[in-house]
Amino acid sequence: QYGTELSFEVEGHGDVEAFTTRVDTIHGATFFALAPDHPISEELAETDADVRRFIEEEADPDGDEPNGVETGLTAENPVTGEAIPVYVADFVLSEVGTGALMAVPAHDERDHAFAEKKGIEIRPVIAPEPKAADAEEADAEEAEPTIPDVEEAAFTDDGVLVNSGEYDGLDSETARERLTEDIDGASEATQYQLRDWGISR
Ligand code: WMP
Repeated sequence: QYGTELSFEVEGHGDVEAFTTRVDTIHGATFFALAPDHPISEELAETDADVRRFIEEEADPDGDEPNGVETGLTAENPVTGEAIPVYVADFVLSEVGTGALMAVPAHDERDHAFAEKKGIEIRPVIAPEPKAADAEEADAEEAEPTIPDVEEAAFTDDGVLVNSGEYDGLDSETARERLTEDIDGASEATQYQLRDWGISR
């Protein structure tokens, strides 16, 4: 299935590639996560006892709930410029994509569960398409999209972008095409062609 490969600059570690099938949600990426056996995770474990303990004792990819540890590092969101926290987390699998992901708790269930547990911001950036009926009721212009309540559960459908700056109002599919073109170095990819570790120094 087609997705987008893009990179986030992780302080002290250069550009780190991530794979996403929902680049339309990038304005809601509030953390970045590395697989426990990602080279950066292993490098951090050499000097950070918390990371080492998590990798050696707690990480459980088969567990029913996601676990992780803060690295104290930040990654720069290439679209918003925000510095978002980097975690080592056991729901990030090293055999998928690049072993690193941009996490969007408002729109991905695993990210949502992790964010709830760690108190990370859950920021909605996709709203359901306003139904035609709403548009008729409202006067001629498009009905305003209703931002979904994502506190309890992620909203995972495609929709229309909100809280997304210049991309507001675009539908998810158009936004994915537009963002893949606009983000420097981003490219279309499938999740199986990115086996390498995606760290470009
Ligand atoms: C995904 C597809 C359609 C509708 C909703 C979704 C959400 O689960 C979703 C997924 C992602 C919303 C927002 C995002 C931001 O990036 B995601 O795209 O998380 C990445 C991702 C891929 C592809 O998921 P899919 O095969 O279910 O479409 O999964 C996440 N990912 C990337 N590398 C990963 C990884 N998950 C685990 N380990 C990795 N190494």
